[in-house]
This record gives sequence, C-alpha cells and structure tokens, in this order.
Amino acid sequence: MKYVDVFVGLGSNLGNRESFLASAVLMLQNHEQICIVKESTVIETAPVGGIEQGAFLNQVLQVETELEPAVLLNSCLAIEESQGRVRGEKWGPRTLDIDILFYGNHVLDAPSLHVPHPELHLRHFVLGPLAEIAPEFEHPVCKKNMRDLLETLLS
Ligand code: PH2
Ligand code: MG
Ligand code: MG
Repeated sequence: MKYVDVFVGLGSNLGNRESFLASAVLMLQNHEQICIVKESTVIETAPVGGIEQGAFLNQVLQVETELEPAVLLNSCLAIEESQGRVRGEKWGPRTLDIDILFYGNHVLDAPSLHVPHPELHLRHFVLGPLAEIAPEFEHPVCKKNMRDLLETLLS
C-alpha cells in the first residue's frame, strides 16, 4: 500500500502540558504501524472557541501509516485516554487532544470523523505548525497550500 501524507494535531491545556505532548509523540512513535516523519515546533497559543480556559500547547506531526482513518482515530483516542483525557464540555480544557487534520487528500464525512478537520483553515494554532512542516501541502477541499491558507488567515 502506498503511504499518504497524514497530519495530526496535538493540543494540551491542563496539567503538565509539555509532558502530555511528549507522551503523545512517544506513543505514536512506538505504535508498530505509525511512523512520525516530521514534527513541528511546540507553540503556546491562546484558547480559541469562547470558553475561558488556560493557554494551549499545540504541535503538528506528519506521520506515515497504513492504518485506515477510523483505526488511526481509535489509536489516537486510546492515547488521549491513557493520558487522563476526560470528555466534558465541547472545546473545554483537556490534558491531550489528538486530531486527524489530513489523511492524504481524502475527504471523509463520517459522524465521528471529519477529514480534513473542518475548522482547520480558520485556526492559526494548526495552520502555523502545518505551514512550518508542510508549506506546499494542498488542502484537498480549499485547494490552497498551508502557506497560503495561513497568509489568508493572518491578513
Ligand atoms: N482546541 C480546541 C478548542 N480551542 N484553542 C487552542 N489554542 N488550541 C487548541 O488545540 C484548541 C483550542 C478544541 O479541540
Ligand atoms: Mg481539537
Ligand atoms: Mg479532538
């Protein structure tokens, strides 16, 4: 099977944020069917979404995987849970969030999995890291690359 470019976004704004992101990287790297090919720098970002909560650390990883999107999602959810994630208020504080941002150029609209991530082109905390590690990668719906999407968002 040919690998596709898969990008996942990491976020944490509860507890030891650095260590939750580091654990996520380690656990993804230790997964037999996932290989991390690029890591963005970790950035601190103000919370988006109108809920009063602490600042986030965010990071984006490019991974290679043969896992189907739904299986990859389950692995991400299991890693979130292993790091104490408790699902509460939508967009509320969390120890660890792992979102599938892109799965190659696939467009998926299952109830529990929307890929590309529907808010991605509006969020500097994912576009910044994406533009850092994959400036030329083209959004399969917007048909613009990460550098241009970030520029549009910031302008
Ligand atoms: N995630 C959210 C809601 N708001 N804000 C920032 N800065 N970073 C996030 O990762 C984030 C957020 C829901 O997943
Ligand atoms: Mg999220
Ligand atoms: Mg999530």
